[in-house]
Amino acid sequence: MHEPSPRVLSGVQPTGNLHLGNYLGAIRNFVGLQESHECLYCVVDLHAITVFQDPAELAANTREVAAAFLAAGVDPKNHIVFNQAQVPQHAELAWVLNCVARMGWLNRMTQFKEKAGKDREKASVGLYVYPNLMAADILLYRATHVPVGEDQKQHLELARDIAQKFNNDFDAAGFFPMPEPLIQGPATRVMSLRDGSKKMSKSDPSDLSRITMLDSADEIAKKIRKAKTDADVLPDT
Ligand code: ATP
Ligand code: LTN
Repeated sequence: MHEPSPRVLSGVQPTGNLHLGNYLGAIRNFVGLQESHECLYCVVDLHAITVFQDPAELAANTREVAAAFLAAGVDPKNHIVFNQAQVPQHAELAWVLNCVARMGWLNRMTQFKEKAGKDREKASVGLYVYPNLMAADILLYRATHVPVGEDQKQHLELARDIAQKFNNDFDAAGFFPMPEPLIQGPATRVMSLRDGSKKMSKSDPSDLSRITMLDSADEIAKKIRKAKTDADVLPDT
């Protein structure tokens, strides 16, 4: 099969509180790639509902993420900005991929372990198969490059494994191209301001843990002043 044409796809969940990590780790990089690639940027509302979402808030947050894409410089005239639930083929392909991915592969996903917490029995089944839906987002468009933050590296590896197994099982070499993660820029993993061992996250209950894209200069200054720092004294030089 001939070389797949380069195509970028990435997604951001409409779960509110877009922060500096989302910007530096993902959205900023979306902008630069538009020069050289055909790009699709998706607001992944089906991913968001793996944990409970108030329907009205979900709709508002979906528009907010789309607005953030545009404000950051994503060009919807020459590229594609859309929300996942509007394209039923994401869920359809995800089902097929649920039948390709192995339980053992999903059991290794660290994000599921973190998000499900101690009471795994109470996590939604959707949260467990979430990485298969992400693989469907990418493979549906035969995307070749996927700009994401560091935390998504494992999910991208899974998407490659799924693509490879599908191609092998159905004797269809190259049917799905292997998607390449693009983990780039000065800050691929921005840490929480409250706990330096965790990444900055939308879902952290403390607003002081993150700098959001809508914070004022005063709010940012306050958060930085309150941020947890190293307990050791500063070195002289
Ligand atoms: P949640 O806390 O709800 O899981 P999130 O903050 O991880 O949300 P996502 O919508 O899951 O945000 O991620 C959107 C993009 O931002 C992804 O490419 C992800 O890798 C990136 N990203 C998220 N947090 C960080 C971070 N702290 N540093 C760098 N990139 C990040
Ligand atoms: N799982 C990702 C969001 C996401 C995504 C995608 C990223 C869903 N589908 C496809 C890249 C490509 C997250 O939680 N950050």
